[in-house]
Amino acid sequence: MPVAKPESSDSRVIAHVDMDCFYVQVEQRKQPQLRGLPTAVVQYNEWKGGALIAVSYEARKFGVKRSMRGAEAKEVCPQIQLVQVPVARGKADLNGYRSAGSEVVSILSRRGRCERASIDEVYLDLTDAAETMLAENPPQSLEKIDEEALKSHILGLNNEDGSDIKENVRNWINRHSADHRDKLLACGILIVAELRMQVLKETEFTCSAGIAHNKMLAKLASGMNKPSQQTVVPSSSVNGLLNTLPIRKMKQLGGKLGISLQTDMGVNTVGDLLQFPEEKLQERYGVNTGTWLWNIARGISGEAVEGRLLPKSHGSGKTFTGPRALKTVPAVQHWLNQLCEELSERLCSDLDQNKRMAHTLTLHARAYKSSDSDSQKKFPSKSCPLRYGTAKIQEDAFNLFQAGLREYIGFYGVKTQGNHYSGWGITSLSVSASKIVPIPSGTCSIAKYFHGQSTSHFSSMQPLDNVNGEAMLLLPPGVHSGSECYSEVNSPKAEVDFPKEESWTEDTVPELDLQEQKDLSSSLSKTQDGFTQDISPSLLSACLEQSQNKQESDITKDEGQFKSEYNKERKGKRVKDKGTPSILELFKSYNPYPFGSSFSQELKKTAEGTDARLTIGLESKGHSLAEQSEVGKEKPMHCSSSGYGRDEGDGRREAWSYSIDEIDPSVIDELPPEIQDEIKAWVHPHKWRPNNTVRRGCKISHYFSPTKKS
Ligand code: DCP
Repeated sequence: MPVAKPESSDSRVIAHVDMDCFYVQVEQRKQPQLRGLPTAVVQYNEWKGGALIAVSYEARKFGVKRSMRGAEAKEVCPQIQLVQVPVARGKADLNGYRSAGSEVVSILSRRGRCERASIDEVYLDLTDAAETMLAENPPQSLEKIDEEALKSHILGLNNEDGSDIKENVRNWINRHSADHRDKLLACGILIVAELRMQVLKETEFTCSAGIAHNKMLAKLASGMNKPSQQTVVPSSSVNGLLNTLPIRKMKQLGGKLGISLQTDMGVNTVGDLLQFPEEKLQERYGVNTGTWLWNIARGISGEAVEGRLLPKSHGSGKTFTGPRALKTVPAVQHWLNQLCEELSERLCSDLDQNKRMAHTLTLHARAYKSSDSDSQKKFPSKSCPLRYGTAKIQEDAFNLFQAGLREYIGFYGVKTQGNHYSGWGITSLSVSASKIVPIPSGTCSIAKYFHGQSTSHFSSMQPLDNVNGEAMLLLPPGVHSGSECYSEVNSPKAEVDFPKEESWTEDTVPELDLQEQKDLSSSLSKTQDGFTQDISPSLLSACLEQSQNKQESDITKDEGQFKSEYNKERKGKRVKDKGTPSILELFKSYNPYPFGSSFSQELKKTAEGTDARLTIGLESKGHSLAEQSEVGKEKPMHCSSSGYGRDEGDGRREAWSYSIDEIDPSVIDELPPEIQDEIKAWVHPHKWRPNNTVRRGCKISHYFSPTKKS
């Protein structure tokens, strides 16, 4: 079967921008006295000083690494400043980092199509901006080239001893004899340098960038020179770059496929792949994977930069390792309530700020059975249509959990209700909201929309074990209900243990006319006597219908239902304020704590003791030589289900060893994609991806020693 091959003579200008030690920078901005000091952000469990999740470059010079605990870091760097990650609802609260990332995105997106790839990474397609610059204001015509641009690392540029490196870069940028592609890259150098300076000026954050003709190469380059630098890959340097790149260091080739290439084909570097014809690779690995291998050997990647600034899904999760595993239904319900509350808050702000709504709620869990005859059996992920309102999300998530648990333990196997131990344990819980789309316009009013959402899906959905299959039938009116919309989640293949890879999507809702918002608000105020006065104009504006008359009649018709929903929710929450609440209050109902005080004490203890840290396999970027050689050793990763016990028992955590159960799912979906991939590879080691699409590149510092820097 022929596979479309991307153009090899690619003239795009793509940048990959990656924030430097991101969480540390966010904390240092909050506490400027920490600037320039060796600093690390630690998870909130204080055992042995907490696990490090971000390390400043000053601290890295002392040998401090992510995956150490605070106490270990203090040993190698006694003056290190440890800052605890913010905590909310007994788990890491990443909101501050998310919004800091958004600040950066809003600046970077000014010059071209922008794809937010993770909490601190962005791809930019700067082709149009570069073409325009080349046509109207080429580098040669500039009086002065910015210092930041002159500090660029251009791969393949011969910086002989004693030569003025900045002068070499200036000459490269100004070359009259350069081909069109290099001239475009030269423009890209200037544009990216300018953007990075703008980010620094407006946010106080530094970032590093890679500039190349495609995403894969740009990503490879961005980690080569950190912090606060940029690296360029002219097409003439691609072969040199890939020739020495160990095959297993390619992100997608770290697993079984990489091993097979090494052992079966004798391929040790990406360049070694060049000797094989495409047909041979296809014969051995299948059509798509074969073509993909043929392409990456030549630095070819057709992956486009997608215009995505907002997440495609939201998730909230927590791990409960070792003795912290949840062993009773009420304990699970308690934590589900916390997770759902967080999810609901994020959904509400997405609705308020971006006029988008999610349509699918999914529950993922990891579990074990104490008398396990079937230890391989996974806790099934379950999904259903998402209803807005904290209490509804909590109720639905709990029902999904119960459906999953029944399936997991066998219907008649174990008692699932009550507070006593039932022979199973939950080691990880997460809820996610997906299928996020802009509020449909021109079909219904917002009140009608929520009217449609107000009935319980579960009442008409028996048995619960079939919720996935039923989901499509239960879409609220006015929502795009194409089956393709839900097929991904409903498909048995979509079995996932964590919220899906972070994905961001473009806000396509047009700006709204202020006068229209005001008109609609006042028409509502007239009819609803106070209740609607505080309806967020920005939210309402997203629901404006094309015909004003129709809007008013819809809203009036639905107001009774809407108001009664609202009152019900407020009653449940025992809201004390008597003012006029915003519409968002409607969604934030609270499910009163369902258990007694002794249980609450127990949970409090659990919450305090639970370490939701996330430790990741390989250190990524910008390491010292010593660190890099350690990376080179690639100690095997441990995927133990008793990581907690091992940690405490041993009294020390071995660097580079990991336990799946210690990974906090709430953190995963916002990590750089290659880290997510690593995690997924541990969780589903058998599921190495047959790469029929070119996925994001890997961190270059794994395999580029400092001597290779240009
Ligand atoms: N992160 C985390 N747990 C991990 C890895 C990362 O919570 N195991 C968070 C903290 C990081 C952020 O994600 O600051 C971005 O991760 P990066 O891998 O991009 O690393 P940094 O930005 O910290 O450093 P670098 O400058 O090496 O990119």
